[in-house]
Amino acid sequence: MRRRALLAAGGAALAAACLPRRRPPAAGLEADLAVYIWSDYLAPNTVPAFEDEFGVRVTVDTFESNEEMLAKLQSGATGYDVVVPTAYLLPVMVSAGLLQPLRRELLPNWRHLAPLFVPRDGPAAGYGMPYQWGLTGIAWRTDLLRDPPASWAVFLDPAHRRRMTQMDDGREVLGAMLRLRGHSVNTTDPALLAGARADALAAKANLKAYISAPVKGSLITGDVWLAQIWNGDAAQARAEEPAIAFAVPREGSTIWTDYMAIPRAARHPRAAHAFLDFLLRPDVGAEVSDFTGYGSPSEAALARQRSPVPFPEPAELARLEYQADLGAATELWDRIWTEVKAG
Ligand code: N2P
Repeated sequence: MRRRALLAAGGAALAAACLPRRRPPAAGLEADLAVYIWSDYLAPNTVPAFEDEFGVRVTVDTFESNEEMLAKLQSGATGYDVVVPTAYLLPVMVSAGLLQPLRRELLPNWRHLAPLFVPRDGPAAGYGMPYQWGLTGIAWRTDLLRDPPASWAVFLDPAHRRRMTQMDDGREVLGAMLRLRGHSVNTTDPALLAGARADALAAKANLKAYISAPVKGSLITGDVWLAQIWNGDAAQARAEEPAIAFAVPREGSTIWTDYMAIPRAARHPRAAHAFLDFLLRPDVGAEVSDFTGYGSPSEAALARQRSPVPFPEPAELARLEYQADLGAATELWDRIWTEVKAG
């Protein structure tokens, strides 16, 4: 990508003279690869290193929520070779015919994965490569707030009005409000969801915005004092501003794993497999997780990390929930989230 920007700026002749020539794609691989991934979810060196070694030109588009990614694929976007759904969405995408099975013979580095993260049965088995796992909680500025936010109820307190944000993500916002009242983030009970809707609307009056990972910049400048956010993005922000802390509220929260998958319509499936296998290399996986601040599902990568994220202890795990596919209740959740955003 860096090279293409130079090309545009400097003119093709100059670039051809000064820059190393891109090698032809490695045997059997297509020359291009289009990756559709969460923002800040690869290390800065990951794509350039893959491009150099494999002779494949990579474009990276980013999304901020599963729903944004799914809507794009469902609206017929066929240009992507790699996408990164969270576990709960994987079976939905498989049933909708949006993904192709992974060819394990093209993924020799799969062996480094911890068995805990590999779906063994169910519709998703064989379609997703575990990539990163994480937690949802609250990041805050320890220098601007006197008390650490111990509960999701902080969003209902007008004390920090307009200095707080929640994620632009219905599963996470309604999920937090459900946990606050002691309910599951996967409930399909309309009465409990009506309660979460009311709480979310009450919290909305105190929020500056619904914004997910990109809130990092506002936490760093201090425009936002407190944000619902994932642990890795909070760690990235903390790397820039050490006064930022992160914790899971006492009522508990979500734990999730994101998977790399290959769309059925992918035009560059061999390059996609090569990219996935590259990410499974222990040194590459370690570099990715050291940058993202998220947990690696690879035992070998974890062992090589400078700052590994340990998997939660059983006591911590007891108050964390994996998001599940909501089935027929997805429509109700979507409707409530649309109403909250419009409200
Ligand atoms: C990365 C966001 C993490 C993905 N910026 C949450 N599933």
